[in-house]
Amino acid sequence: MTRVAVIGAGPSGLAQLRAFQSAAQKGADIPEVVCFEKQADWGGLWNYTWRTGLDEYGEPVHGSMYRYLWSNGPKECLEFADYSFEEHFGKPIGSYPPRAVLWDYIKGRVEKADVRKWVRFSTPVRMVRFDEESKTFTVTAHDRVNDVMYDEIFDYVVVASGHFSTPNVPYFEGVKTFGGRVLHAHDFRDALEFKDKDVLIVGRSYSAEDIGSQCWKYGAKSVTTSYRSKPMGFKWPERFEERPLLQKLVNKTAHFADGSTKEVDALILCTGYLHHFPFLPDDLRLKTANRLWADDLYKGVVYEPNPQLMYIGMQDQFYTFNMFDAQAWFARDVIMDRIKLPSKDEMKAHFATWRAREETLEDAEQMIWFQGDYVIELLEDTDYPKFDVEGTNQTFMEWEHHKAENIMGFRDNAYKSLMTGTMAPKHHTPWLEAMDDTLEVYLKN
Ligand code: FAD
Ligand code: NA7
Repeated sequence: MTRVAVIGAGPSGLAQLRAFQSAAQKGADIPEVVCFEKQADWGGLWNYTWRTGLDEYGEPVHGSMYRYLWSNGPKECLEFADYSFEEHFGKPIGSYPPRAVLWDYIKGRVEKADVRKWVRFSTPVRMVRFDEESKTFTVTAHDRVNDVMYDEIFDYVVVASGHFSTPNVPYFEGVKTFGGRVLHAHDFRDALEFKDKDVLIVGRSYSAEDIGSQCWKYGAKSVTTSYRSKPMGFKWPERFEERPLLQKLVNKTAHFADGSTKEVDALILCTGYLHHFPFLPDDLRLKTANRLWADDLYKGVVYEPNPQLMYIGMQDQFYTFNMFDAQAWFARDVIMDRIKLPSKDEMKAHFATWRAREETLEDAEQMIWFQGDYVIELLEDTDYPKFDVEGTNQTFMEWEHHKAENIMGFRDNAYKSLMTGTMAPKHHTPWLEAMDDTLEVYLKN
């Protein structure tokens, strides 16, 4: 029997499990699927942990999410095409749910599919090796509960271990003797820690925007973000400003590229993440920057140097859950021989066309249409339920406009589901006033 190893039970790995289970449900003979998950529960980043640094077994903590995190884009853009929010919650809900609500939704689909039995929890994969003669992989895993390491043989490996977990940490002069707290966004957990503090953030992307907004919301004295390329350019409220790049720190004084200075109590590096696969040898390891068309992947999924190896969710992301689904259904159909891969040259030519277009993209709107077109292409090849991708792009456009209008209030908007056609209700409390992010409070009518 064909054996498939899935590494990671976050949204990408769970999409892979659901893809196989849905084929089985329709009567197909499916391979044996084993999912290795380092954490004790599923959901990936959405499974919040209070830990930072190392976990209870001495493994690097995977989690980068923090308390009070609300979806940074409309839930309508990530909705599963085979499991709507309405099906899960039994009623329409607001458009920007907090983390706990999205985690509940992710879990609901795979609980219904009954695939938990395929997952080996608290079991990090240590190494994967490919044998050219037998054309099989040997996966070395570590069962941390029983503290036993073992090898198993697989025909295919799907890497779904995420790429927003290993921090990219640049050096700034004077940081060694800075008189305040220094951390990367990966270790940020609770904005209340920064109440009444002057906070300095480096970066201009999602983490900088959201962690900055959170710190402001939960009472920071001031928030200063510092950019390398260009400002975020939102209409920030009082006590929130953008400055050019941090040059050095002298005690608690930050010096910026425009010659200005500011006294700060804490430095939060929102400087992104590294694709990091310590369990993969050179011949199998994806090496790519965080970009919309990642290196070496045919259709963004199949590892060109070894097409028995697949990667899910390795792109920079506007689209998330339903794109992971489209990828996982594609990977499944390659594995089940429903999709025949073209020759290496054809794969390379296909790659080059998408890469060339990716390199012309100038702004977020073009990037969204690019990723949407990619999803459309994937959907053509499989039986994942078709959904209105162009409508989803339009919802992303509205989201962009709402952010430009009011960065501290964009989450008060509501959008129509592209899966059910239902209009989301406006949430009962404006985001800026909603301090409690629990599922119970969010779902209250
Ligand atoms: P992950 O969620 O990272 O899951 C990977 C899984 O692999 C984890 O469970 C991990 O434990 C496991 N794993 C890793 N290494 C191993 C190993 N060696 N062996 C076994 N298991 C392993 N997306 C949105 O759509 N909306 C948002 O609002 C949003 N907010 C975000 C906020 C933050 C702070 C971050 C960091 C990301 C956010 N994202 C958001 C994007 C996020 O990448 C996706 O939503 C999604 O979690 C990606 O799923 P994944 O399965 O690819 O990766
Ligand atoms: P991103 O989106 O990869 O952004 C990383 C940011 O860090 C980006 O603004 C970079 O600046 C900045 N950066 C990186 N290196 C440096 C150095 N050396 N100096 C200054 N600035 C630097 O990561 P995020 O954490 O924001 O978002 C990741 C995911 O989390 C995302 O999908 C969200 O959904 C949540 P640049 O823009 O290149 O000038």
